[in-house]
Amino acid sequence: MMASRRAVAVAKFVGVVAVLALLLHMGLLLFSTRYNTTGQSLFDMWGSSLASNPSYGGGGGGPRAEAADYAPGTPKPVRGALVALVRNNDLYGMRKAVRELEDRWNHKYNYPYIFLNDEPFTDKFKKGIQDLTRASVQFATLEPESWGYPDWIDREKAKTERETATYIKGHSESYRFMCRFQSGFVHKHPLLKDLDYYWRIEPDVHYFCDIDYDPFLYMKKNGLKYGWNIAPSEYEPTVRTLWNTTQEFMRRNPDMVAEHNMLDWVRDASGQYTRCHFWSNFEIVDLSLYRSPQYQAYFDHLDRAGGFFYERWGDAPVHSLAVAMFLRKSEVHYFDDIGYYHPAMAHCPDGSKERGKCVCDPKEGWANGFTCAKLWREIS
Ligand SMILES: Nc1nc2c(ncn2[C@@H]2O[C@H](COP(=O)(O)OP(=O)(O)O)[C@@H](O)[C@H]2O)c(=O)[nH]1
Ligand SMILES: [Mg+2]
Repeated sequence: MMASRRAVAVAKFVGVVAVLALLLHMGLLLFSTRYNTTGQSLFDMWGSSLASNPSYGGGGGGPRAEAADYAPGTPKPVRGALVALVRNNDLYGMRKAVRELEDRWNHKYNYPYIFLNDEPFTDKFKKGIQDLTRASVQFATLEPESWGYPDWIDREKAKTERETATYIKGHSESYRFMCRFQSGFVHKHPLLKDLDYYWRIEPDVHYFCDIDYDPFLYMKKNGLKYGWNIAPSEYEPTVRTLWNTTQEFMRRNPDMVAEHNMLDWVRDASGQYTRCHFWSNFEIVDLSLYRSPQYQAYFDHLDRAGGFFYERWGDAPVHSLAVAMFLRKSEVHYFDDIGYYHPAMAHCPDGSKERGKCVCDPKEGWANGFTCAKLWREIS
């Protein structure tokens, strides 16, 4: 009796386990069909979300993107790339930034990365970055003429400025090389030759929001040439003569200044420099701007004047003054939907603390309230 009761109990137990296993198997099948991270079904889901994203214009004019357009290793709808000038010892900060950018955006879009350095990248750096992405990654050393002093610079005068400067990074020679490179040479690097747009990235930055569209394509479709996110006012001691030098350029080359320009953003009613600039550690740019004869002439004029070394002109005010002279406001875009932090300042879209796909506190994103961002909204 006892033995047959035990046999019935065992049979029941086996039956229940078998049914549970079957249910589990069916559940897993269903789950993997919907959420397979490599299979076709995910691309189907994503494709439909792209189609419903207003940024793509729902089939209106301009190029239309499909998820398949963004497979790793294939040409993208826009010839764009994420570009960083960086040092080997920035590896950890750069890995953090790339990890976030991948999670928030590029795991779907797979735009290539380009890393530039004044010294050869170590294998450790290359592997540390490559481990984080399926997108193509290229590394290169700078052309020697793009880093250092042009021969007309008085190095003693430059040294005196470094030794007496009291502003941030005032003592640094390499920081000045970096600013000059970003102002006049990054767009000429051979690895950028085939690009139409670049998105500048840096170590130790944060991206607070999912970015559910392709900003490169958005710029292309809307005829935008410069995209920015944070706009502070430059520290005066670093740009003591930049505005005068720029005005001199405009006097000499009046035909180069666009008829509908944005100069009202960089000069006030009395003609003084507002020092408003786009913080160029984040910028998405149609490189035809930097490759234009006007931009080249402007950079050459500044470089001759020597303020990269006799002061500490940053690439941010230089790029911004060029944008103000050469572009109209409708060609410039405030990416205020992209939550972003670079050490010292953050931009956090409204409402991000409670809802949506951003996680940041607008109260801590104090760049939101900057005078220059407000002034931007006011100018026509
Ligand atoms: N290869 C290289 N990259 C540099 C050098 N100095 C700065 N950078 C990079 O240039 C970018 C801007 O420099 P950073 O120190 O962040 O300046 P900040 O953003 O103005 O505070 C970062 O991506 C740095 O990694 C340098 O001497 N060599
Ligand atoms: Mg930085």
